[in-house]
Amino acid sequence: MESLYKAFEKDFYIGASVTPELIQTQGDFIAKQFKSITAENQMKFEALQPKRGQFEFEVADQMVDFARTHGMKMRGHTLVWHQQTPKWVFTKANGACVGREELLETMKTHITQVMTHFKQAVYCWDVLNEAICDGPGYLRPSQWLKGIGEDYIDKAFCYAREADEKALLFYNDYNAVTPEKRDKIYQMVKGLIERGVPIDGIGIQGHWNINWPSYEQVKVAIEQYASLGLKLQITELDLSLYDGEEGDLGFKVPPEERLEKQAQCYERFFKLFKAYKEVITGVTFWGVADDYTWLDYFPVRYRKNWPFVFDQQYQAKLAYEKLINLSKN
Ligand code: HAH
Repeated sequence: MESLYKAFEKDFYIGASVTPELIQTQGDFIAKQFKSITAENQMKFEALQPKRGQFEFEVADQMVDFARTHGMKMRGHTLVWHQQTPKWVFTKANGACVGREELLETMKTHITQVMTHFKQAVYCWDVLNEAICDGPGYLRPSQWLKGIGEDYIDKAFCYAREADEKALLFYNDYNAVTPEKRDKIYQMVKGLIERGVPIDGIGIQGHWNINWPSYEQVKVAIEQYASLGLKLQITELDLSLYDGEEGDLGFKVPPEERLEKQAQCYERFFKLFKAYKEVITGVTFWGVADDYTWLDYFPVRYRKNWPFVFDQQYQAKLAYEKLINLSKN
């Protein structure tokens, strides 16, 4: 099987999120097919600093070693997020909320320690993940926002630049191509730029499905974000076989018709990504192959999904064939 990343080498880095188990069992496959990896969970706050001041880098270091050994790039995910962040960050032992100054200090220490540790190993960081509301409202009312105030975002990026002046600093979010949220993300990032806050790019997560979003929606979003003069990456691509509203339909194998639709979607989106290769620097899948995906548990627990271009046996799907053909045009 031809290498997917080599097929798109002239366009952007093709990446995948991985786990230590996947590296262990599928390392050769991953190194052959992808130019970049992201740790699915192992660089999140709760993984790196489960207790105050107690940093645990061992597992993430092994993932970095794997990337280095195989000449792969490593994306860092993620420094500041409302999820997978330990309770101690926001709450004191007596149950009281941590105050602004202490929370800022915690944030600064975490960003500084982590980015310093991974300097040169991680070329690009999701500094801030998912800070914008899906529905009405602007900034997500996270404990970071409540504890620090709106400037927590500026601070996060400034601390990040101070810690590692070379790493690319990204804002990363899902639903980033839906018009309402897209405009809010655009405004937020525009504000950062106007205030001189250091930011290099926007990560469009890309948790999409075979009916959504439209080609046009993705295109408009890419153009709008690119108009800010930043780099873009698709950071967490997977194309669910289910529409958002569908429950568990009990499929034992993926229906042929849905796989065809999925392949068409992959083809169309990659055609679009190629057309914007000057601004899109990376396209990362949120997993490797259909044997394991977070979508087997979200948003419906134990509903099997098949969102990637490699099947459960690590064989090429129709989507892979279409991408390889597309890369040759
Ligand atoms: C992402 N959230 C996270 O960035 C990633 O760290 C995690 O492993 C999986 C998905 C996506 C998300 C969503 O699509 C809908 C609601 C909440 C979060």
